[in-house]
Amino acid sequence: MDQSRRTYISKKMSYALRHNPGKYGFELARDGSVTVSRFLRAMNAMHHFDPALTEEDIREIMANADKQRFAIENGRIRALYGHSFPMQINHTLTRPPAVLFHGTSHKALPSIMEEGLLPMGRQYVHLSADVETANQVGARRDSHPVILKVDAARAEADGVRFYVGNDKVWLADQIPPKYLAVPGDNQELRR
Ligand code: HQG
Repeated sequence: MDQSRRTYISKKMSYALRHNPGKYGFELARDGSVTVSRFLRAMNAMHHFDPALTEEDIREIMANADKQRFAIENGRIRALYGHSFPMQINHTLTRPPAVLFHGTSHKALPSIMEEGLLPMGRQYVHLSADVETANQVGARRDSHPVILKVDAARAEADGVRFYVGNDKVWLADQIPPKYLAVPGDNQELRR
C-alpha cells in the first residue's frame, strides 16, 4: 500500500472512530473501542475497499503513521484521542508531567487567555508533551504558532483532570487561563 492510500484510509478510520460511528452502524464501548471484526465489516461496507480492508492493512497504516492515533488491544480497536461525538469517552485518568504545551494560532490567543483552553469541537482539550509536538499541532492553524505552556502540576493539584492519549498527546478538561503562559514572556498572560 502506498502512503497516500494509508493516509486516505486513516482519515476514514478517524472519522468513524472519533466523530461518527453511528454512520457506520456500530456503537463504541465506553472506552471508545469496537471489535476489529465489526469495524472491518463496517469500513468495507461503507467504502467498498478493493481489495477489502484487513486487520493487517490497519496494522500497516498504524505502523507507518506520523502519529499514534489508534490502538488495537484484545481484538478491539479505538482512537486514542480526538473524539467529537456527544457521548464522552472514558480515558484513563493519569497524573500529567509538571508542564505540558499547547500549540495554537495567534488569532485564538486573546480568547484563550480570556476563557482558558476549551475543548471546542472535541470532548477534551488536547495538550502536547513537548514543544515540537505542540508546534506541529499549532502549524495546522498558523505558520508561526503560539506555544502555550501549561502548568499541569498546579492545575492537577487544583482539581483539573488529565488523561493519557498517547506518549505525545494528553487530554484534559478545560484549563483556566491562570495555568497558561507564553514561554519567553516574563509576565504570565493571565487575567
Ligand atoms: C482552540 C490533531 C478560542 C485551540 C492534532 C485549537 C491534535 C480556542 C482549536 C489534535 C479556545 C481546537 C487536537 C478558546 C481552545 N478560544 N480558541 N477559548 N480554546 N481553542 O483541532 O488541539 O492529526 O479541536 O487552541 O495534532 O488543535 O487529527 O484541537 O486551535 O493532537 O491526529 O481551538 O488533533 O491530531 O482545535 O488538535 P482542535 P487541537 P490528528
